Amino acid sequence: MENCIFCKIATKQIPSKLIYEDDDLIAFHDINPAAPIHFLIVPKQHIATLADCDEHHVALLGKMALLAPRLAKEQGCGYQVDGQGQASGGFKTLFNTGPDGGQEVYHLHMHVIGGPKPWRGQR
Ligand code: DGP
Repeated sequence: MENCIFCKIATKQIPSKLIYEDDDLIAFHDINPAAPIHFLIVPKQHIATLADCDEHHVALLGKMALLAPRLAKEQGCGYQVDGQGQASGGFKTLFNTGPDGGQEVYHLHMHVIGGPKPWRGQR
């Protein structure tokens, strides 16, 4: 899609700090991180928002969701439970949708946000 910044990142017309790529998805560090670890998982296909997805996108959305904990672990904010049942680590996943959802870039993306507290937007 012409003039879409994430399409340009996906096609390497614009550089990014890439952390993952396959045939369907890319992941790269957010340029304006809200936390020590903040990256975006982005389909290569141009889809404007989550509200534009339908049943044809179930596999793609599932792939994005499953990639999040894998990359979070690689980036240092994986979720784990130890032998005593004590949970640690973890991350926030977020899709902003539309103006009232705070969406700035109209190319579907999942934010993955984590790292040592405190950080912006954390509850
Ligand atoms: P959203 O509000 O959900 O549309 O968030 C878009 C995010 O994309 C925002 O956190 C900043 C990030 N972003 C915007 N432009 C660029 C860019 O050119 N490179 C990178 N790495 N991130 C960008």
